[in-house]
Amino acid sequence: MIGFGKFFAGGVGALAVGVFSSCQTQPPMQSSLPLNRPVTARTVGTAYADYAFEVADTDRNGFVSRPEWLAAGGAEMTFDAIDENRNASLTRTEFVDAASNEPFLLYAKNVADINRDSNLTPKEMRTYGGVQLLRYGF
Ligand SMILES: [Ca+2]
Ligand SMILES: [Ca+2]
Repeated sequence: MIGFGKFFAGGVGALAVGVFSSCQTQPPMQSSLPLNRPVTARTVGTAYADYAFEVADTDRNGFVSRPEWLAAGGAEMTFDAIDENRNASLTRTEFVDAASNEPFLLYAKNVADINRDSNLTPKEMRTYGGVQLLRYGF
């Protein structure tokens, strides 16, 4: 298992609220999402990447291998979905990319946005909901 105490390191950065919502024209995503503010679209990728690395990158080499991912409770299917370049290793960029699609955004909001403020922080990832996100099939 993973030491949950160290999860608190490094979460503060993502508190910088996404100013992403300032898209000039109405993006199609806005109308299809039941969100009051689309700031989560900006914060979810980073939060997910931070969380995933804290949980899974146990040898701290900056990559999440398949054994590391599975040991952290991640699903095999999710690993394959995140590993965009199919090199059996997950990078921070791949995590951010994977967490930037609409289904993930919605799912993350529903299971991990505990205080319902539409901001998803790494701290909120460090919950039962966060664990579910490791298993989420994209
Ligand atoms: Ca690693
Ligand atoms: Ca990869």
